Amino acid sequence: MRDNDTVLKPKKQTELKLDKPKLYKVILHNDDYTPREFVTLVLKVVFRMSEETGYRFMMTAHKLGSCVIVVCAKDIAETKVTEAMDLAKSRDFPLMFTAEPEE
Ligand code: TYC
Repeated sequence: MRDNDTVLKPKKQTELKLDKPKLYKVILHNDDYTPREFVTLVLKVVFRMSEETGYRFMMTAHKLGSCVIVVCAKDIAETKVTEAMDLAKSRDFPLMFTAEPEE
């Protein structure tokens, strides 16, 4: 190569940085009034859990005060919370689910 030859460097590829969509936790909260059977039923119907799994999650919230049910995209988390709370309201139970961003 001679001194005055032009050296062509490959163009750097532009990096496309997309923020990872935030994940949301759906949390089940304990209360003193909603029957255990109803909480288990909601977990089965809305979160597609088996009787055994629903019972375990219900008992975890019952003993510890709250329990993470699922971690998922924001819109899915919010839809699940609405479905579960609508079921509880239709039976006048104070059962509470919330969705919050995962750290
Ligand atoms: N603590 C309720 C009772 O003893 C049952 C219950 C469990 C309610 C979990 C809410 O998230 C809950 N009847």
